Amino acid sequence: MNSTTSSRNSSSGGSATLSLFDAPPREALERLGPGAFVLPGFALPFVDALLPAIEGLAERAPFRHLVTPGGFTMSVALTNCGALGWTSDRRGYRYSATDPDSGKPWPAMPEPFTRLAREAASTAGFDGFAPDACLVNRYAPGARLSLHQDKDEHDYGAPIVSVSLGMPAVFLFGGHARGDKTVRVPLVHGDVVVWGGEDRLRYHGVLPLKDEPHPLLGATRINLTFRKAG
Ligand code: MD3
Ligand code: FE
Repeated sequence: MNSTTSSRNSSSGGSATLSLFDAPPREALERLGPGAFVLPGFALPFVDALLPAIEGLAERAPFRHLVTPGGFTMSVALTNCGALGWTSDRRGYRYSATDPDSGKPWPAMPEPFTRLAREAASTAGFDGFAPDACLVNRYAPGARLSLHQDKDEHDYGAPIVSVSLGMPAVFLFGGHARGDKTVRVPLVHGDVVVWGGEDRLRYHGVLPLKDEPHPLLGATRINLTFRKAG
């Protein structure tokens, strides 16, 4: 990924510029940090496949409000698909191959999920992304995610791909210490964010959602986060 060449080179001739010509236009990729990229609207062509797949998942592994080790019930409801799913209870946070509520494996990752995650990662310069976990977060108005790091995965070399659907949200992008200043990043339906490299362990969170219903999803925001957890 070459940050200095993100505008299209329209000069004719010269095979030396072929790789520049292949780069997406500037507005298709906004850089938040050395390894963090917003891909505005990247998921829009996938939405018709994603929404019914999410409904199917939720029938087999219903959304639930997990309890943190500290005893707080999360305002965001969660389910998972893929070989591993993230879960939490009074004993701690962990990835598990089975849904603790049913004892069954998490639903398989639907094919359009895998394709979207792979294509988004590749667009941000992370080729060969093969997620084995997809956390599905569901937000209602007022739900929030306080500042945290994602540290339960084994391989910090793999990026995380995040897909926003439904109501808009304001994402907080912090630093490597909890007290570092945060940048607010508005995210809307269809936006994808890819986090990797030295940005992979930054603190991040989501401000309490406003009640701004979306035409397709009503008063709901869904966030898919794809990870290589195992
Ligand atoms: C930035 N979810 O589930 S993922 C989570 O909108 C989570 O539901 C958010 O944070 C949501 O853990 C957004 C975006 C994300 C994930 C990992 C990151 C942002 C990150 C790692 C480093 C920096
Ligand atoms: Fe997170």
